[in-house]
Formats: sequence, structure tokens, C-alpha cells
Amino acid sequence: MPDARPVTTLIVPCFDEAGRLDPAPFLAFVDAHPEVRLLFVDDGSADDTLAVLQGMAAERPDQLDVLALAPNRGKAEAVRRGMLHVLAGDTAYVGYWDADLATPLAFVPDFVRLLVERPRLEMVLGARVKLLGREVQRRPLRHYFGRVAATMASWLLGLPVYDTQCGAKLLRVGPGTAALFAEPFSTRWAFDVELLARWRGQHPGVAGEAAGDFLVEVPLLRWLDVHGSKVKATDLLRAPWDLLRIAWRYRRELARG
Ligand SMILES: Nc1nc2c(ncn2[C@@H]2O[C@H](COP(=O)(O)OP(=O)(O)OP(=O)(O)O)[C@@H](O)[C@H]2O)c(=O)[nH]1
Ligand SMILES: [Mg+2]
Repeated sequence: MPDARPVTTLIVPCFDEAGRLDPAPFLAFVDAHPEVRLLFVDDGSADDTLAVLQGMAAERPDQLDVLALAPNRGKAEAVRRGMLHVLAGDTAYVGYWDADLATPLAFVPDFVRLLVERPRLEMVLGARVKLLGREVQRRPLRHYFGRVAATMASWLLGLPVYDTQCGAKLLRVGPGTAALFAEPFSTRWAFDVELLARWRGQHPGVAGEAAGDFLVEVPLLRWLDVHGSKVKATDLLRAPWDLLRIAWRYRRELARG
């Protein structure tokens, strides 16, 4: 009997993840959630990532799938291509989730519940907020650098968003969703900021606190900085420049205050 609940599909971008990828939590999660699909997007990994992913998909062909792209173009393009692939199908909610499970899959139902309970919501964003009683571990340098970058991003977006970069986001599929991913992103890592700028372009006049009717950040109860990040120091140093490029590319979208 097919599951009557609306389908949720997550894009899991993967690059040289053979060392970090543990199939067990993914298999266990989809077994516990028949309404969830995972699309792993590998673009030109040099290690066994693709073979590991294809092995997982062979074990759960109804819920796991692999999109193999080459050559490597970065997380942004992998997520974008995965989104377009999934949006051609029948999914009600679509998102992306880092393969290192820095954000545990266990929080996916919480993200879905918010979209179900608040019909006007269009996007749920995970946020890494180190609050008492929450297990949020980030390397100090990444944390402080991230705070500066996030503050700049929030300012240029005109949105009071705390954490644009957390690799766990879920969107309600609607008439404008595919258009958010139609064009390639300009940046490899700051594409989350571009995604929000594109969202602003689709919602003229919605900025500041008013955006909270459509976008919600969820402070994660648990987020662990998993060793083996693909983010290089040069990527971090390029972030201010990437944000400037975003401010320029989306100046019209962002001017629609
Ligand atoms: N397909 C694809 N996935 C990538 C690429 N670079 C990184 N990823 C994936 O993107 C996710 C995040 O990458 P990480 O290396 O964990 O980066 P991070 O330090 O956690 O960075 P934040 O997401 O900013 O916390 C992981 O699932 C990676 O496999 C890429 O070039 N191609
Ligand atoms: Mg990570």
C-alpha cells in the first residue's frame, strides 16, 4: 500500500565522501520514513563515493537514487541539478542535506511538520545556534568567520536571517520553486545566499520581519562539525568577494524592498 503522506525528497550532495559516508543512518531513516526519498548527487568524486552511493540505492531502489554528474562543479551546481531532477517528479517538499549528517536526519520530520502546520511557509532553514542544552559544535574559526559572513549576508539580503549556510534546508514545492534553481549559481559555497536573493526576487515587497511569514529558521538541537570538510581556506577568504558578487548580480531582486 503506497504511503499516503506527501513525499519529501532530499538532495544529498556528495564529493569524495567515501571516507565519511556511513550508509546505515540513511537506510535506517528511509526505512522509518516511507514518504521520504533521497537523491544523492555526486559530481566527479575521485574516490569510491559513486560506488558506495549506487550500492545504497540498490538496497532501497524505491527511496534512494543517485545522480552522477561530471566533471566536478561544486556543491551549488550539484544541489541545483539535483533540485531540477527532483522537481520534474511528484514531490511535495524538497530540500538539501549535507552527506556528513552534521545535521542529523532525525530533524527532517520537524522541518516537514512546520511546513504542514504553517501553510504559508515556503522554506525551513536549519540554524546553528549554540544555545544552552543544545549540542552545536563548530570549530571556533569557522564559527566566528561564519558569524561575520552571516551578518553580511543578512544585511545584503534585507532579511533578519541568522544562519544562511547550514547545509539543511527544506522547501515547499510551489509554482516558483523550479525557477529558483533554473539558472546556475555564481558561487560554489555561498549559493544559499543566492537562493534567498532569488526568493526575494519572487516576493517583491516582502523583506525584513515580514519574510518570517514564509521563511523560518529552526535552531538545531544538534549539529556537529564533521571532520573532513571540503571547504578550503581559499573558499573562506573568497566569501566577502562572493557576497559582493551576489549583491551585484541580484541588485534588482534585492532593490524590490
Ligand atoms: N556534489 C558535490 N557535493 C559537494 C561538493 N563539495 C562539497 N559537497 C558536499 O556538500 C556537503 C557539505 O560539504 P562539507 O565538506 O561538509 O562542508 P562544511 O564544512 O560542512 O561546510 P558547511 O556546509 O558550510 O558547514 C557535503 O555533503 C559534501 O559532500 C562538490 O563539489 N560536489
Ligand atoms: Mg560538513
